[in-house]
Amino acid sequence: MADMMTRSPIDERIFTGSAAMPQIAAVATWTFGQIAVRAALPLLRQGQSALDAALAGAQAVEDDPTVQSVGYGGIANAIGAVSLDACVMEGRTLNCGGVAGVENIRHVAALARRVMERTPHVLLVGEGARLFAVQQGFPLETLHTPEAVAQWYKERPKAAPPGQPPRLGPGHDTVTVLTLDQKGSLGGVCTTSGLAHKLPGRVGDSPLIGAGLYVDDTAGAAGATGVGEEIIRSGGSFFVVEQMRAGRSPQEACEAAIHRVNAVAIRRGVHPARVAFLALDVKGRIGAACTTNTNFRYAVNKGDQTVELRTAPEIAATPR
Ligand code: SD4
Repeated sequence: MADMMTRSPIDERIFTGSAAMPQIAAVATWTFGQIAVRAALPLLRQGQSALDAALAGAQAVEDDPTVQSVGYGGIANAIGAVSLDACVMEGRTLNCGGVAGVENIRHVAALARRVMERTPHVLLVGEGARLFAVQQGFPLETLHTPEAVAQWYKERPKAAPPGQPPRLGPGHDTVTVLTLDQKGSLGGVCTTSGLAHKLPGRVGDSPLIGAGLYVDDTAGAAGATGVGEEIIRSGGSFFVVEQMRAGRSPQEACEAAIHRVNAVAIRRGVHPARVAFLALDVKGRIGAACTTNTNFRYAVNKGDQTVELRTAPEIAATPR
């Protein structure tokens, strides 16, 4: 309903089918999502698959050293290592793959796709994922930039008092890219260095199918960003997709998921949890929502030359 009301002239052209171009779309989380949608769009225009386009978009962000929470130049963990998580999913087949806790490999989203295409598995972690990467010809490289190292020294985790959980540093953010191709099929990719100063070995939602990403042509595509523990706990992206399957618009589905995150966070006494969801369906409808004070922005392109930055509505917890 909300999506219908906020439809722009560009949206209208797509819905009425009067656009010269077959319906295509790319959306991506945060303002750096612009980099992703700009890289994804030419591929969609050429008729390449949704997953190819989403991967090209995610990889452009992984390569950008100024994006300090994804790929090369990502935020280091508590012991100064850059440890990356990623996953990919194809809406037509439900084929999917992920990697978690991978060091020294820059293109972890592409590695996740290799897991999907060249192994019988869905998720590889740590040293095993790195060995697989080497076997597949991915170069081993340092992911530290001088700027990221300097920042880590400045903000590195202080020892927590005995018995207390370690403190996380400022900064995190994931790029999740959702795409719709000319054949009307959806694809999605999620890639991140995760929460700043996370414990070594910590895995967030981003490499987990159903948590950080879920894509199914028969219902829709959804991705998440924010505090992974809260996204995993509430069944994140799968929940959003199942809301669309039940007939909700992408916007309504994202809002329903944030209500759920809020309810769980209140129940556990950790409210507000910083979480945001982004969704896209096969009609090209887009939805997004976030918890309060998350200031979630996302980039949208529906096949023309313009990239639009939108701000998601913040959904406050409903008092019980
Ligand atoms: C994680 N969800 O590792 C990621 C971090 C993130 O915005 O997206 N932050 O928990």
